[in-house]
Amino acid sequence: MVRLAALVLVCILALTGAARADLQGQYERFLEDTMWPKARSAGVSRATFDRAMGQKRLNTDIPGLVRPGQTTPQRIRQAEFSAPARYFNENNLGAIVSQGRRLASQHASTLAALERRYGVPGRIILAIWGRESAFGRVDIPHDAFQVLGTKAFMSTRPDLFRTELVAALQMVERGNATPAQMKSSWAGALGQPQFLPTSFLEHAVDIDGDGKLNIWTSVPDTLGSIAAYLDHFGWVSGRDWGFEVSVPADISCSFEGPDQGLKIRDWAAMGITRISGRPFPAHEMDLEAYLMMPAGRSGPAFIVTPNFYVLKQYNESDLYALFVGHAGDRIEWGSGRFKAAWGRVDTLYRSEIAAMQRVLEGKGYDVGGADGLPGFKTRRSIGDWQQKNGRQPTCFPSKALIGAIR
Ligand SMILES: [Ca+2]
Repeated sequence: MVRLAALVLVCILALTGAARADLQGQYERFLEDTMWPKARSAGVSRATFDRAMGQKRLNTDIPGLVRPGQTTPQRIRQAEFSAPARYFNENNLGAIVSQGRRLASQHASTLAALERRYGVPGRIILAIWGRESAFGRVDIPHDAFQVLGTKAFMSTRPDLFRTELVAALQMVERGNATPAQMKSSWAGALGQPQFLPTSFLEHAVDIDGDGKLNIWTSVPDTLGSIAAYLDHFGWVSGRDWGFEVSVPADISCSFEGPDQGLKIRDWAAMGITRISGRPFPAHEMDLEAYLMMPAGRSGPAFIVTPNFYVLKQYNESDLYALFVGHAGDRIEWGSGRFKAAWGRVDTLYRSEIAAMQRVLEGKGYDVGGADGLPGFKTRRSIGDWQQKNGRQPTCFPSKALIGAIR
């Protein structure tokens, strides 16, 4: 009996091993048949391709992979949506602020020169640098070619990673980095600004003047590349990113979003005030701005400028843009934490939020895609639904609401 069980186990292991070998074989064929022709037509030599792809080993430890024949990665299906408050963990945020303040004086002349050239203030550049790589101190250990190759082969966005893999190969071909220097995050992001390879090719700049684009060990090149990136995506010189505000109860949270802009003067006329008690800056009054409530009525509210949406070009998340804008304010002015508290929100699975989004879509609401994340289109659709159904708008998902929206 024991011998039979052992035999069965050996068979299962052999099968698993065979499946893995099969996947590895498919990957090698994919690199040869799909990626090599793309690389060659982008000017990559065979020698560079072979050197960069190395042993051509798949890395199935990468989070969020999609096995052939699957559609949604297991980990996304089961992921919990984390409460916004957790994103602003003071241990992490406070460390970025205090180190950022020290580095602001250390790199003051570089940052001033970058602001003159790109119009992006030093506090914003520092906050992104801190958020992306802890000012260059974070360990970025993965082989970018293995990460990008695996994700080009088996991720939810294969086209994106195929393009990024070719761009990474072009970086080596052009002598920007050796394959050994090409370390990345699990997302394929490189160096201190955490640029994807296409961002490197388009936006990396040589600020220290050594003729190299060095986002790995050059602080001036790192800071300049972040500034050049934001400038490219339309950073408006002289405008802030936004202000924490009080929103009167009679103003619906469903007015949120970058497609519902008003002059700051008009928001103020509706009764929205800065929570600090200070007036909005005079030079902002006649310019367009937007209501932004990342936790709906259960947390701080903001009037944000177009620069907030430029920050989202770095990372498509309201919380990310808010984090770097807020950290920048605290680096520059030593201002404190948000005045309003983050309320308690229910722990929900992304799959539960996505199911609610699909119900809302079925009722004709635009939720910005059923991705399981409560972005502004989902938040304000919830608010609209609540209003139409005689409820007080909260503009944020909860267990009770998911049960009620049917
Ligand atoms: Ca340089």
